Amino acid sequence: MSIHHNVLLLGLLTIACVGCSQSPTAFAADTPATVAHLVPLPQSMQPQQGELHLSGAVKLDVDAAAPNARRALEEALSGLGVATDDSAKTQISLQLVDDASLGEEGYRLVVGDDIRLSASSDVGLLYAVQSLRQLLPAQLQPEYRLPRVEINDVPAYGWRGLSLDVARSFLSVDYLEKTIDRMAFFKLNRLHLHLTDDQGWRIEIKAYPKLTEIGGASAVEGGRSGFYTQDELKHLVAYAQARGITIVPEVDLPGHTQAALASYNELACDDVTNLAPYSGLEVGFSVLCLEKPDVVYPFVRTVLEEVLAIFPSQEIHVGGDEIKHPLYADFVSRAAAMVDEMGRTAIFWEEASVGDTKPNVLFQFWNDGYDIAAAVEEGHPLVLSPCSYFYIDHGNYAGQPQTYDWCRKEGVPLARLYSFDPSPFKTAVGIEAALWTELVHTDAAADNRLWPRLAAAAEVAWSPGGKRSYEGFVQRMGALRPHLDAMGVQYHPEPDLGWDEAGRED
Ligand code: TNX
Repeated sequence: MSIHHNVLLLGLLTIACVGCSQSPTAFAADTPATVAHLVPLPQSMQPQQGELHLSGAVKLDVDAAAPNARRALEEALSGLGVATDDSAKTQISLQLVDDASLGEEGYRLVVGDDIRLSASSDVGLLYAVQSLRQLLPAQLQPEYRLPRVEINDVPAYGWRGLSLDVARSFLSVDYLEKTIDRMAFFKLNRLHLHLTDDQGWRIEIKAYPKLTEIGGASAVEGGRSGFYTQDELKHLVAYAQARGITIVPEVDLPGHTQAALASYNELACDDVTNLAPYSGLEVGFSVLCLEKPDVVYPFVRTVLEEVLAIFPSQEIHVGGDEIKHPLYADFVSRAAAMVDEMGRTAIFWEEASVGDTKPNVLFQFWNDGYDIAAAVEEGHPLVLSPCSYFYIDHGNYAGQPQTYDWCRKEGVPLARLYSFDPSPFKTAVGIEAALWTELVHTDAAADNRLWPRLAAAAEVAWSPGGKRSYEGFVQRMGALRPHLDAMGVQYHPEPDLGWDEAGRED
């Protein structure tokens, strides 16, 4: 066949495959020698000679203390039609080992004549399983060929997160579960839910039912309203925990509280004006009446008590952004002390560094130019979300419709996000990409903003800075497209990854 015909055939396959879940190359019966394409890039990976061929069934040998890793492995195998059978020739073992060098989240994965996964915790084994899933194809095949390899892997940062705004526009439990599954695939481990804002209050608080009756019924214009019951949130917490993810709840106080003020007018100073539900795009106009501490602080305490009873996360986000008020610093100190008394640790947006808080209180850095040096000096841990890298409500490309560009005119393309270097921030515990939803009103739009950029965020947080490169990421991530397809992700067809073939809408 001439080159011309080949190109034509490839073109036809491409067209035939639009909307289906495999790239054209996956049709080739005789694929070239397998290569390990892993995102995030492991700390060390030694390819060995040859391949391991898997077909039919495998024998499982799993440490009883690793139920989550076992479930993830069994799900992955059954999705590929691989049965488990004690008489099978190839064994997959998941062993807990006492090896301090692996830390809480590290793991070792060896593909030789058998497949051996080891770690010092269930979560470490869970990450080993995620790496194994990436070594395997995404789709059912008669036989699987795995590259022989030895991987030793530990994350650079312990906080690898996504901040998701479910307040401006609501996202369903079902969508959050899907997002958790996809995050787990890339070894992300924090899902920060921005549960309250001016446009909506999304968490049931039993002592204040109007918060969801009234505050849950509004949304940003064009967006979705709704709220989560406490039972739904407890379910989500468990779902995430089983996948190695901690849900960090945020109740944004004392500003960004119009939904609360509209629900309980006594929380406002002014009982005459501006107490209606809000659906606009402004920020920084609402505040709890800090001049009425006898009203406001019992409210804050009760809300926090109910929040803590749902979410076991050590860190509890109390917001604190975009508010100018003479009593603001006092609020921060009091709220942080309250969380501390309850046995947890407060995290606030960066502005709260003006408060008087214990040095273990975390700040989330979001304005690239914000002077956070004094807080670092005091030892406050930072979660890094500088908007010009991590605000993925900004475009995948300059001028993308329905995206913001207030922080960076050119948007936040994949390469930009990838180029972030956390190392100058001495007290950084990790990073978080942030998806605000003023302009994101559907699951498809959320997927488009999240993927593939969230995979790049995962690599920035997990992989050693000196070893990763955008070129390498592009190759490895490009190869994982069938996995995203198999998970039903409606990702942005990123040209850098070669995903921008005709026929896909943005
Ligand atoms: C800033 S980041 C905000 C949010 C907006 C976002 C839009 C932060 C702490 N506050 O309230 O949704 O910009 O990009």
